[in-house]
Amino acid sequence: MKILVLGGDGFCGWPTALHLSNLGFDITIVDNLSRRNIDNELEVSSLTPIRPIGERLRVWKELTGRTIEFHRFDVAENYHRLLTLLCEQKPDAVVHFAEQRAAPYSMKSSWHKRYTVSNNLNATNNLLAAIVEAQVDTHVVHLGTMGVYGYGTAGMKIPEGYLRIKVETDDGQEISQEILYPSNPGSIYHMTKTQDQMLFAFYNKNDGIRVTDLHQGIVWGTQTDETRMDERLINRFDYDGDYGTVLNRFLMQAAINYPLTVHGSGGQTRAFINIQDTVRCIELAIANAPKSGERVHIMNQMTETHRVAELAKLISDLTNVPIENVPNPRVEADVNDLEVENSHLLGFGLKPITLETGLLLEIKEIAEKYAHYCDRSKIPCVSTWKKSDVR
Ligand code: NAD
Ligand code: USQ
Repeated sequence: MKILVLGGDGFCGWPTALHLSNLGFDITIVDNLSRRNIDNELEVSSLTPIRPIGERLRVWKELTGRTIEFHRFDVAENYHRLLTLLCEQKPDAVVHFAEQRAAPYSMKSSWHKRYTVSNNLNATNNLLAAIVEAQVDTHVVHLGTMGVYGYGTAGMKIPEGYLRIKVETDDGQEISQEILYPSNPGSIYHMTKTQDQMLFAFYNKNDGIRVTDLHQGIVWGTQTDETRMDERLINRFDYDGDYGTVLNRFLMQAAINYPLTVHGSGGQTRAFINIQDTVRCIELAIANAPKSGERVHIMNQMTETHRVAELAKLISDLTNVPIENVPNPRVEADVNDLEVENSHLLGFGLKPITLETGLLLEIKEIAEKYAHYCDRSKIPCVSTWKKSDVR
């Protein structure tokens, strides 16, 4: 089975490419290395010492004998390179990670908003248009986000993509329909993922493209079975105020005794998943592709929900590092409940790694080991959602 991994040098893409290669799939990575360039722009680097992509791929070949092909180009701009690759390879599946994924980065300035919209929407549209033009029956597996739903419950579990509604017709009859769950994005980045959903629905209806959209929660952890095989394969670990996500930030902050930066009251509830489960979910999504003619499959790729304040307390109790409630730079509800349906991936055989079992390992294996690479000045979240906010 041939698989293209778009964005295969990134935090989720790299371990996914290795996992799928280890399973015997024929993997080609496409990446324009924009994420590494953004590190230069922000003057930060991964806490873990990630190696250049060429070295990563040489080490993988040396250890396993498996070759992963690499093409460096911009999926949002270099349409004909993408089209040519699809025509040549006729991949069975494309896993699409190639988007700008940080909400704070997307809100930094008008340039960052425009870059995020143009990069993310053009990458997705180019992929879908190229599949049509190449006339290939390729299954698209896209990494979406739980943030497309907003983070409310409406008194029920958030369903997997579609909401059953009842409407009254003009002649008084009640009919039942399923619609895409109403979107409610909280940042420009999250907004691009709601637009991706419409692109998938359209190309699925018009051209019959088979799509699985994985609405993923916040990924925590760093290593997977494959990236642990050699330090030169190590995965990236973002901790800075733009790209670091909350749980990994707290783990690193604990390792350097930096007070845990809870935004506002910390009553925000979010969905989480470990990186090892991410790669397994993608394997499961590929194995359970939609059949021809089926609508877009949407699955909630998360395994547990937690309040930010609860996470801070859990880590503080484990490590004795204090908690600091800082002003929230975002526009978001200070408190929310969140219940999520995730039976599809569990039904396919996912066995979740929970915070309870994985947290201590993560602190020892990564946060403490590489703590000396941390630049403390890069920890505060300085990107504000409203530019009138002076903080
Ligand atoms: P990342 O930034 O580490 O990786 C994205 C990769 O895509 C990078 O290597 C980047 O260079 C590449 N890329 C971006 N735009 C490109 C383009 N136009 N052409 C070619 N390559 C391009 O991000 P990640 O954390 O690995 O996230 C991957 C996907 O998963 C994103 O779409 C993100 O929205 C989604 N996701 C991530 C998380 C998380 O917590 N990390 C949670 C939910 C969903
Ligand atoms: N937060 C803190 N302190 C911090 C950092 C964050 O309290 O030091 C809070 C934020 O205000 C927010 C919550 O933690 O309420 C989550 O923030 P985050 O940065 O961990 O996650 P988010 O911005 O939502 O984005 C991340 C990924 C994104 C993915 C999304 C999944 O960067 O790619 O789509 O998680 S989800 O949150 O389910 O939408």
